[in-house]
Amino acid sequence: MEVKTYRAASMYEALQMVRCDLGPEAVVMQTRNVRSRRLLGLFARPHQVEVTASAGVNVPSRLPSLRPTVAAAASAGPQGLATSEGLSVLDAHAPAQPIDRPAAGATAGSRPALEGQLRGQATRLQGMVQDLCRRPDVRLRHDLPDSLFRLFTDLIDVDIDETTAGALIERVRAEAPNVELTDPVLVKSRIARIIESEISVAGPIHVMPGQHRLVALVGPTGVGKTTTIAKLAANYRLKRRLNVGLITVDTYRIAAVEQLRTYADIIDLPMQVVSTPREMRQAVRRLSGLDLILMDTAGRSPRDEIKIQELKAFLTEAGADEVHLVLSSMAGARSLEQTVDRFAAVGTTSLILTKLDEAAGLGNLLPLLQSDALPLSYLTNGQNVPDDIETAEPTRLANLILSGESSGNDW
Ligand SMILES: Nc1nc2c(ncn2[C@@H]2O[C@H](COP(=O)(O)OP(=O)(O)O)[C@@H](O)[C@H]2O)c(=O)[nH]1
Ligand SMILES: [Mg+2]
Repeated sequence: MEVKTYRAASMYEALQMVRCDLGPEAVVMQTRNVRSRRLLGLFARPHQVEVTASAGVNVPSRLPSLRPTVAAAASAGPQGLATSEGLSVLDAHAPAQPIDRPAAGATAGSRPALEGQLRGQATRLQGMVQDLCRRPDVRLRHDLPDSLFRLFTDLIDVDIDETTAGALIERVRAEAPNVELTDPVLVKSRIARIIESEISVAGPIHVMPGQHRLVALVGPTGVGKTTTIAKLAANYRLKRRLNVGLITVDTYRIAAVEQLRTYADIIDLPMQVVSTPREMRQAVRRLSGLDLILMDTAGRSPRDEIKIQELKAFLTEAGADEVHLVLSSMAGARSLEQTVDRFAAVGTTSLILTKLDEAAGLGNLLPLLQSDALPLSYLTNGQNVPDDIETAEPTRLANLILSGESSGNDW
């Protein structure tokens, strides 16, 4: 089986190269963005797309035949395999590495080390092929007309995974009249509308003067909970002139308390520090005359069941009206979905997505938004307090996702 790697400025160009070289039946095994460096890494070139593809992955039964070839190659030395097989195998999860490069730790020329290395690569290769056989969606879409194929690659370019991109294209193909399919602008706006319709939003926190509202922010560490609390507090206090107070239960790190206290001092807000669920009740009582209490919490690993339960005890004691789960848009699609699942135990009511400005593409958010797990309340796109926050809005978010830019201008 021949596995090849292609690099080009865009996904479309890279896949055209695959098509020309390997034919329309070729299968894409891996895509990734790469940034090439030159002159000791001083000048970075713009990012490129790297596609690993093969024309022969349909035949997993051929894999065992690798073994004798591997053994023959082993006796011929490291270069032997590369020339006899013409292989340039990539690990699905590791940086590009041709098969003829000795692995770290292997003694060059040592036969057991080389055999071990080749066996490992053959196993990984087998895993990749089995994975591909389970995923017919990653086929090169030779059935698509050129306009839709280009759109498909545009979607992959903005980090939408092949399954989701394929499903969006199929939906457009099924729903749009034929004449519309040849017009890329119309097709793109149809896709934008589909995505928009799948995003559910919660709207901003509804605060009425005199009506005490308690809102907690929870989530993993470093996602921007404290910064977002500061943005919300400043906006509600300084722009809406409401009475706002802060509670923090992030007493695990002294710096975390000080971080929030600094914001409280600047905005001139009362603040309570709480270290046990019992103290929580007193703190809430002390701030009960305010319109809005924003509660900051310690970052929790979604895998730490005990800490999640501890957090739940604090929130129950506080009687939180809303619990916003804060997630970084830099996280992978799977990790985002898992985090949403794990934090559901504390009674999350909505979702805040942070760091939109840092993400290279926002397509990773799509499965989460389509899953209908939680409605979105806010998006944040920078470190500036209080400016870099906005109420989540479906049209704008769909535009951001499809443009691949935090300004959302291109789509
Ligand atoms: N680029 C960017 N950085 C952010 C954003 N929100 C927060 N940060 C930064 O992320 C880091 C961690 O934020 P922090 O609020 O302390 O996270 P916490 O641990 O969840 O409370 C800080 O350096 C923040 O300035 C955002 O929307 N964009
Ligand atoms: Mg914090």
